This record gives sequence, C-alpha cells and structure tokens, in this order.
Amino acid sequence: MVDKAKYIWLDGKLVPWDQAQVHILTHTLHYGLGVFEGIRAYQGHDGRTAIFRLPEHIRRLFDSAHIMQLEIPFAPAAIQQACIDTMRQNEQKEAYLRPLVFIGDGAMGLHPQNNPIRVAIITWVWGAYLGDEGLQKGIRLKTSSHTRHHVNVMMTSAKVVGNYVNSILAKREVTRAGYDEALLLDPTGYVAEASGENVFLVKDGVIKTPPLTTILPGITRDCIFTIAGDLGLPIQEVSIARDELYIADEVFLTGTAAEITPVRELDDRTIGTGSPGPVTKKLQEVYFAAVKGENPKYASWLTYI
Ligand code: PPE
Repeated sequence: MVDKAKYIWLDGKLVPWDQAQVHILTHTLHYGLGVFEGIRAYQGHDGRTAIFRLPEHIRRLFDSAHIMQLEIPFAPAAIQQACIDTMRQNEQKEAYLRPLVFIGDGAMGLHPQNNPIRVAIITWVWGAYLGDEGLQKGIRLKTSSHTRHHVNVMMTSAKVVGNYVNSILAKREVTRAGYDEALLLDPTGYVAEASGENVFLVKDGVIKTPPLTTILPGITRDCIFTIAGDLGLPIQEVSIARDELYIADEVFLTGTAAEITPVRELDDRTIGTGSPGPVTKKLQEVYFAAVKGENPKYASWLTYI
C-alpha cells in the first residue's frame, strides 16, 4: 500500500492527495493510451535531497508523448519544476516520482479528438523494488512464456501505460511459479528486458546488453554505460540469447525502481558463483554513491530540490 503524501500535482495545481480524482470515463482507463515516467529522489549524506536525472526523465516523457501523438499542455521546464514543487510540498526526503500523462474524459471510442490531455505527478516512498535481500544477494529470474512487444505492435521506446499489460502478464506468470522477476524475449527469440528493468551480463570482463530495438531506453542503463566507461570496463550492445545469460559470469538488472539488482539464478541455472559478482558490486557502489551526491563526477545527474 502506498502511504499518502500531502499533495498530488494535477493539471498545473497541487491538490490534496484525496482530492486527486478522475471521472470514470477517463479515456486512458478504458483504452490504455497514456505515457508515464518513474524517477527517484534520494537524500545525500549532507541531508539534501536531489532528484536523479530529472531532465532526462522529462525528456523521455515528452519523447513517449511525441511517439504516441499526445500533446502535453505544459513545457518540459514546467513539468520539471512541478516535480520539484511536489517534492518540496510533500516534504519527502526520498521518494519515487510518477509523472503520468493521460487522456481525460469526453468522447469515448478510439478517436478522441477534443478530450483534454491531463498530467499528474505523484510522489511516494518506495523501498527496494525487488526487495532488500534481492539487492544484496541477487534475485531468481525466470524467462516468461510471454514475448516482449514487437515495435510494430506497441512502440517499445515509449513508456506507454498499455505496454505494461505485457509486463504484468509476465510478472504474474513467474511470481506465481515462485520466482522474483520475469525475463522477456523479443519476437525473434533474443533477450529483450525484464518486466520493469533492462538486462546486462558480464562475461570475461566484458559487459553486454541488448541494443535499443524492442526495449525501453533505460536511464539507469545509460548510467551503466557512463560508469563502465569511467571505470575502464568494456561494454557492448549486442543481441544476447538466453543461454548466453546461463553461462555468464554475472547478470544484473537495471531500473529506476530496481536500481542495480543482481541476478543469482535464471531458469533454475545458477549464474556464476550464485552470489553478486565483482563487476555488479562495483557498479552498485558507484551508482549508489552517484545518486546520493557522493561522487562529484556525477553531480550533473542531480537536481537539488
Ligand atoms: N524496461 C522496462 C520495461 C521498464 O519498465 C523500466 C523501468 C526499465 C526498462 C528501466 O528504465 P529506467 O527506469 O529508465 O532505468 N521500470 C519502472 C518500473 C516501475 C513500476 O513497476 O511501476 C521503473 O523502474 O521506474
């Protein structure tokens, strides 16, 4: 259960949490066309709170809206400021921020012409997405029988509300079978991404991840490229088959919510030693220092509130 914060930003105004309501004819509720973001804000060692990679997330929100032909009635700078204002007014030191662009009520049917395009920003406190133990010891991943969308089916570069039905199907399937998270393959059978994370492997010192074909262009994924470059670790975008993951030295998942979560098992095969490997641990260390403002090299990733 999400703990209530004081306010939700809705269409330009901060409204009390319980009053942020919509009509049942809200178009997105019926047909799933909306776009959203997931952003984290962390408290640094000096007590200050910073939103992590805010401009990049807002840019992706506008890219998603552009792909889906939704005209957001605010400028990117205004949405960024709204994220800051909501955090400030909610007085949260750490939070997950959820900007959501949706089609409001008005016409029904598949060609809504004049329905308002509405924007909400919600902030709530969210702990380790795949559990504290998962973050430390690694999770058990299972390949789902559900395939990730083909780009001509759902537009996978956009973070679309309806895309997540596919993720939920996969997640349900594997959690009911006792696993922690689902891996989805793309329509050609190669590794795509997990239900809410990008996937990486480490083999003989080289980091590999699938190219941006049928996956969300993750912002945490982008951090891994920068951090690996700074650490002098080779990193490649290549097609990966599931059995390459089975024999990798290390596998890990990345996402705003999941951060950097090690994978200790995939499809009942132990990955590497079965414990988080040195590359995963190093990347976690640098990433967590970056989000908390402890590494000046990554100061440009932080927007202090
Ligand atoms: N792939 C998918 C399908 C995905 O949903 C996410 C984020 C990523 C990759 C990683 O993207 P990024 O956060 O920019 O590194 N998934 C969100 C899940 C939230 C939810 O369950 O709700 C997130 O991490 O915010």
